Amino acid sequence: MQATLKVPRIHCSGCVNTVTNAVRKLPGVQTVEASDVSKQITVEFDPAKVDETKIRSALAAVGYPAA
Ligand SMILES: [Cu+2]
Repeated sequence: MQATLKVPRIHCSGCVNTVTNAVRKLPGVQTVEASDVSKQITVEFDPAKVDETKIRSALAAVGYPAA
């Protein structure tokens, strides 16, 4: 399953690293693509192990709440 979330606070490659690492740590997350140009994060994940709510929580926990 794939989800794309708008994360307005992503403004540079440092932010991209922060959000990518935070989401990649979640069990069940397969791939993470974040962009400081589109300010979006695209996550591929196993819906049996993780869901969009958990991904949003991980983003908020590092200071990058999804819109
Ligand atoms: Cu930044």
